[in-house]
Amino acid sequence: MTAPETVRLTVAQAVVRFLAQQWTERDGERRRLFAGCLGIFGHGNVAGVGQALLEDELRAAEAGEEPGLRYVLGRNEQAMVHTAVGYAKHRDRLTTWAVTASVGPGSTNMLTGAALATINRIPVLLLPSGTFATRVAAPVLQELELPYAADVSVNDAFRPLSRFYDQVDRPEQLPAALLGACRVLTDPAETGAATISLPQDVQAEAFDWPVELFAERVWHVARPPAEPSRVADVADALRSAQRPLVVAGGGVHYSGAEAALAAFAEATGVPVAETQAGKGALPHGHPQLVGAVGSTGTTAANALAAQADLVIGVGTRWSDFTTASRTAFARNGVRFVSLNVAAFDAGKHSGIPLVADARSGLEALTEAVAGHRVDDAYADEVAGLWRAWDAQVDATYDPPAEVTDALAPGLLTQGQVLGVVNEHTDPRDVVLCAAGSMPGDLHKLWRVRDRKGYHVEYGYSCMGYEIPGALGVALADDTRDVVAMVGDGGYLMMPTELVVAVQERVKLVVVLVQNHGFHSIGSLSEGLGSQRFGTSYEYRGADGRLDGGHLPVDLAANARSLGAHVIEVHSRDELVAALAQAKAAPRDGGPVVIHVETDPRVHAPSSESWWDVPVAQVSSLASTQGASTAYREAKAAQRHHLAPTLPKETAR
Ligand SMILES: Cc1ncc(C[n+]2csc(CCOP(=O)(O)OP(=O)(O)O)c2C)c(N)n1
Ligand SMILES: [Mg+2]
Repeated sequence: MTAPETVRLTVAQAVVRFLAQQWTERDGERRRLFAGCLGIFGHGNVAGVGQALLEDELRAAEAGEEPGLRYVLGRNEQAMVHTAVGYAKHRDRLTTWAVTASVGPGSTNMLTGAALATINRIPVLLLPSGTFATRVAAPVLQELELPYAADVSVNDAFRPLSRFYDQVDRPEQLPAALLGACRVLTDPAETGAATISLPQDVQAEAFDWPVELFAERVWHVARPPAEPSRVADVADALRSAQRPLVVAGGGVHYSGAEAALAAFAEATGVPVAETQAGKGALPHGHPQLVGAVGSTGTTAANALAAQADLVIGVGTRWSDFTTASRTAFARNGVRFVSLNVAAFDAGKHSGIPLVADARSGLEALTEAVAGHRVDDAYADEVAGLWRAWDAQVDATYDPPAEVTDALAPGLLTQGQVLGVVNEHTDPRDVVLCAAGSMPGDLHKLWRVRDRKGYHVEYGYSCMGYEIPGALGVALADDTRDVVAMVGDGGYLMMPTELVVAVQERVKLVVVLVQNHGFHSIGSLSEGLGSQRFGTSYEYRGADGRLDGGHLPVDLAANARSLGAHVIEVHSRDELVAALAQAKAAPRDGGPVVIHVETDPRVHAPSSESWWDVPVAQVSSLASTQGASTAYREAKAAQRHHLAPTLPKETAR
């Protein structure tokens, strides 16, 4: 008997060596699980993970190879997680990044990114550093020190935000932590943030590792098939439905199920509505596409939703924006089917759960309902509703003179900006957004022409995702341009990663929409009787309120100071010219920022829908009293969707 072969490395060196050997495989195609490691060093990781990345980079340079784990220096830890998410979302969750951060604030800065990844079901590997496992000189710099729980650290805050969490206090614990994290990252039903907390002393500790830990490892990304009996139940339900509607969610994209969805819709004539994450499941112009559904939906999809007798969700979490806070699917006796790889989501709305990969589930369903089609009257109604909505989009992209004449000089409407960007970018370009008034407008109005053409983070709707998320898309794909639509509020939260795009010579097109504050929350506030309080960026006025006029903030100069090429536009024609210039810029030329000012008084067409935001039940303000009454009335339309959906033969 010979002892197993070992190699002596630090914990951090072992982490880097292991991550470089991980691959994913789906449908026979292999990809790296980790494109690299984003990081910001401090005393918690500089001599641990930092030293290991240095060794890896130098070894690769000497050998004339790519590093096992390419290092990219970020500027803000939250933003680095967004970059990893943007990358992984664009790559259909098959490749992501590791993110290393120092002890304390460096690590807790990643918490928002962790929540965003987990909520959106996007894989990212987070490597926060921890304070000393030995605790010999406690408390150390940036240590939490809870008198009642000596083993709790700030990194425990990652637990509820991660789909996998482990802290490696001993080198022996590392293999299980790494394998557990990779299993979760590559499981389509479980994926999200995987977090391994690495105490600063443990990172530098040497250990004799079995060499097999570092063998190439391929993680199969499964396409679990649906149970045939369940498929038959759904086929029965569909055959007996008069007004079926599909709701396509992000799972359609992650599974690469767009063609299977199109085949199902074409064969059956069932109209397809889309969630934020699912938008682009069918391209604009597809005969069964009725666009966005829910609070930010099209009037076409929402009219169909209101009357639907069978709603078939595919890869959706059924968020409140999708269901219009459970008012969208209003028909008495409406039934649901939920095709989802995650049983958790498949069980929602008391529907028939079809637990399966979206592509394989749709293929099975198409086969099971072969020959069945919705009736012609329904198909005609669908087509008419869509034509009416699409004409509204035309009028929003290119508003009539009575709208444009009323604008102050130099200002555009937001609809004009979206229209110009849509019409003057390439079909394969990616539009990206996350928070503010633009995600809703994009959901309704954007005409998607490619399956990867629409990237809106709306699980967490995190202001500041836009620029780092776009950086992730640009790193993931140099065959198309990414256009980040960012409001002035979102920009101010996180312009930092423009500098990383400069450093990496990565082109991002950023359309910075200046409207001097929170147009979205301002409108919401007004609608809820709160009078736009505290939502506009203004001087404190003589009356002590924030109403003293616009601040002398120059975001164009700000972006220029960070190294971006900035173009300021004051008209529709100038915006067209700026986009042409941005499109012509080389893909290794760094960020191009187009600064445009809009008039927030012009709104996108209504979704004729609702979103549940509670209003004060008592108030001395007439505005709030009125809104409170309206809220109570609207809330009465809210459904529970608790009635069990039983297949015919088991129903009693
Ligand atoms: C990090 C974060 N903080 C607060 C919010 C709540 N919020 C949603 S939209 C918004 C305003 C966004 O302003 P801006 O980016 O200028 O877009 P606009 O609403 O003007 O279109 C706020 C504060 C959020 N989504 N994310
Ligand atoms: Mg704004």
